[in-house]
Order: sequence, then C-alpha cells, then structure tokens
Amino acid sequence: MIELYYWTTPNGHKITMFLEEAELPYNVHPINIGNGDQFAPSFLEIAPNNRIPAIVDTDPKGGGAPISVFESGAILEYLADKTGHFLPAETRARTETLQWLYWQMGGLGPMAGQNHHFVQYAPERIPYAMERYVNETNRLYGVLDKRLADRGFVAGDYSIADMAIYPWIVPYERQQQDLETFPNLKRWFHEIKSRPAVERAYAVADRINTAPTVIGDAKSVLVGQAAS
Ligand SMILES: N[C@@H](CCC(=O)N[C@@H](CS)C(=O)NCC(=O)O)C(=O)O
Repeated sequence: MIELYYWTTPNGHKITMFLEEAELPYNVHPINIGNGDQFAPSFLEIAPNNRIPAIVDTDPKGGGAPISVFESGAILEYLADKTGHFLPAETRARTETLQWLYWQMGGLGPMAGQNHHFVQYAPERIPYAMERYVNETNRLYGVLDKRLADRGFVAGDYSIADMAIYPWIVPYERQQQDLETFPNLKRWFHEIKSRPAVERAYAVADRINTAPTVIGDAKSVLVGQAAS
C-alpha cells in the first residue's frame, strides 16, 4: 500500500495522477499546508523539507522495511521503478524522460511557483519580479511548445515527465499565459486533461479541498518561513 501525504496543489496532483494511472492502491493523508500540518514532527520524519508530497511504501519491491520518499520528482521515479510503468528501462528513452522530468523540477515548477508568488500572493506589487517570472514562465511554455511540435508527449509515450509538467500548466491563466499562442502545448494539455486517470486524480483533490490554499491566515504560515 502507498501512504500518500498530500495537499491539493500542483506537486500533490503529480502523484495522484501517477497512482490513478497505474491503479496502485493508496491512502491519502491530507496535509493542510495552509494550517501548518507540514510542520508536524510525524510529517517531518518522512518529509524533512516541510513540503508535500511525500509517500511511504509499506510494501516495497524486494520486501523489507517501508520506504519513505519526499520530493515529487523522486516519488514519480520511485513509483515508475516500482511498477515498471511510465519510465522506460532502455537507457536512451529513460534519459530522455528523466531530463524532461528534471526540466520541470528545476525549471517550470520553481519559476511558475515564483510567478504565483509575485503575481498573486506578494503583499506588495513588485513589477520587476512580476515581469521576470511571467517572462520566464512564458519562455518555458515556448520551450515545451516547440518540443511538442512533432510528438504526442514530451518524451516518447505518456510518462512521468508529462505527469510532472501538466499540473503546472493547469493554472496557466493565473500565470498570465495564453495557451492560444502555444498550439502544440494546448493540444497536449487538453489530451492529458481528458485522460480518465487525470480526471480521477483531480476528483480526489475536489473531495479534500476546493478552496485556494494561499488565503487569509494561511499566508502567514506559507510566506516568510526561515530556518527553525
Ligand atoms: N520540490 C518540491 C516542492 C514541494 C512544494 O513546494 N510543495 C508545496 C505545495 S505545492 C508545499 O508543501 N508547501 C508548503 C510550505 O510552503 O510550507 C517537490 O517537488 O516535491
């Protein structure tokens, strides 16, 4: 069984997308990051970075003690290796998939995250920061659009790279991006959106929380964290 420590945010959706697609049984443990659940000692034991998502696999491949994993990219890679799905074994295909997974982890995720921060949540309007992250998000959308010009998915068949990227495109309007200017990305986006497993993954989120996470008192939990 996979124990999933989760909240209804893009990095959380990546993992429900995988679990639903692979039809792996899992239990959801909601970690309400707006309430500060990510600082509970029991959560920090498996996710020392006080961020969701994290998993505990109580039945790891090869047996033995449960394995816990944090960082969404590492979780997707772990689950792909466990199931043998959505990450090819052959070296070239695997490398191609992983480089797009890490493109999301090191590029699109952090840049779009800063875009969300400065465009939607910052207590003051800082045009330089807003422009920088909206432009960088736009550049990354352009890279993805070009990549998708002559292929159905970012790396071969539907893979953990697509699962990592998709939830960060869902809020494209709030990121001040226009999908009409990225026709290949738009086609890919709607194709993934209509996958039954993706619909099920987002339905899981709707059962747990439909409110925006970064509102009211949650802002003082989520913004301005320093080492403790
Ligand atoms: N690189 C991490 C980022 C995880 C992350 O930023 N999670 C956010 C929600 S999407 C979170 O838990 N935030 C809690 C906080 O800021 O305290 C991953 O991909 O797992």
